[in-house]
Amino acid sequence: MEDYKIEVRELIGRYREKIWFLIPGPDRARVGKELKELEELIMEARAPRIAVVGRRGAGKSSLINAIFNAEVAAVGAVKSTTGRGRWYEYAGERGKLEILDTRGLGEGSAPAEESDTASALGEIAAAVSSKCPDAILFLCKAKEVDARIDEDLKNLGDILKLIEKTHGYRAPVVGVVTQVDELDPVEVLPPYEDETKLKNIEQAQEQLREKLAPLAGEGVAVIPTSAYMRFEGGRVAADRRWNIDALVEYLTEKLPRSAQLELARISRVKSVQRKLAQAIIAAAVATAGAVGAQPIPVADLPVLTGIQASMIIGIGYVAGRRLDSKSVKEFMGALGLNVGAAFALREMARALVKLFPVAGNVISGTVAAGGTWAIGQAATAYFVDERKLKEVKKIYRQNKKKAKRNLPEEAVLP
Ligand SMILES: Nc1nc2c(ncn2[C@@H]2O[C@H](COP(=O)(O)OP(=O)(O)OP(=O)(O)O)[C@@H](O)[C@H]2O)c(=O)[nH]1
Ligand SMILES: [Mg+2]
Repeated sequence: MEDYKIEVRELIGRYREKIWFLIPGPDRARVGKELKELEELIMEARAPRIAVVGRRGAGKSSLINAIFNAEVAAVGAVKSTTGRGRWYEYAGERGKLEILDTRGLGEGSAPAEESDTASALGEIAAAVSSKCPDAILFLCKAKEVDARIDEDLKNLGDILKLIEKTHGYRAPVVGVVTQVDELDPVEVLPPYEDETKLKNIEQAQEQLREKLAPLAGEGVAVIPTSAYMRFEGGRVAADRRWNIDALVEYLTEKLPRSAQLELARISRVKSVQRKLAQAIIAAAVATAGAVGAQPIPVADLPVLTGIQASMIIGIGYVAGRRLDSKSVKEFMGALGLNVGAAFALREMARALVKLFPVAGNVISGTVAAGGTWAIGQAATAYFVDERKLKEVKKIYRQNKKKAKRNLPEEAVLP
């Protein structure tokens, strides 16, 4: 298990016990549910499994590289390079994707990589039944959207049926028009502002959408992209990517929660990272609010700190960082939060609660929630948006004020 997960399990596990001990029976279930959501988001994070369907040379491998912003997949200029129907693990420095590269079926020469000779669909069937894809990308070259792609569509239909039969899962399909840089006028470089270029892109997009709709539903989205990159000795020598961020953003929404985090992390798409950070914050806020809604003495403090620390670790992870308790403490300390005291209070609080069950200061649920929310926003500004600490402190103060203003009741903080 990754370090950050151990850290979060420690934190939440420790506090779960404590929360159990502090919170009366009927409310336990509710708090438990909020806590579970937070855990699910962070603890159950796993690599997304994506099936990529497309003809030979459609740009499957290039698209994978474009998402990683690194050369993780072999790109072939002339020969078919990717063997059929196996799950490949593509790993970058920030994480991995599991890709079922279903190389174009029914094509001429055998791929340069070793491939079993059994029927291509049979291989894909085996791969699909061993692991259920979270989503399917259907790729088509911009210049081939009006070509006969019936066979490719039929294959897609077969794969969809197979997944449904084996796993009872209707895999979402996302259409991708690849290599739009090849559309006229080709000399125009991204970001595309040229009217003719945009019109041609839109036309290709609509054509593919019409072809996909009968299989994947009228609501199927088609995203036009350019993925061309050239690497030299591990460095990016040319980058003609366009709209990859939009694809990642849309794809993330189609993935199960547990697979979203990893894609956000790998792709470094800030808008996606921000969204996920907000989801983590929402879960933490709900948990903190539920905990704070109990008239608990000072014991609230360490429990809340634990929830908030987990939230910060989660946000850091989305942004590509691996934080431990120490770095979280440093961050909270920088915001002016007295974390050391809170951690030390833990033992004392336990003893106090036993002696005086309703004594001491009480933190209301809304204050606990508001404070957690403000810390979450600060963590997002710092780790995701890479704002300077000075700015982050300001953001934190402003948000804390804002949270307070919106609160129905003011409460006494210890
Ligand atoms: N101009 C342009 N060329 C691209 C783009 N994407 C891929 N290519 C080129 O198209 C060729 C095939 O790309 P690959 O990524 O290897 O295609 P593939 O679908 O993985 O091919 P197979 O594994 O052989 O089925 C390579 O020469 C790429 O450089 C793009 O967006 N624009
Ligand atoms: Mg390939």
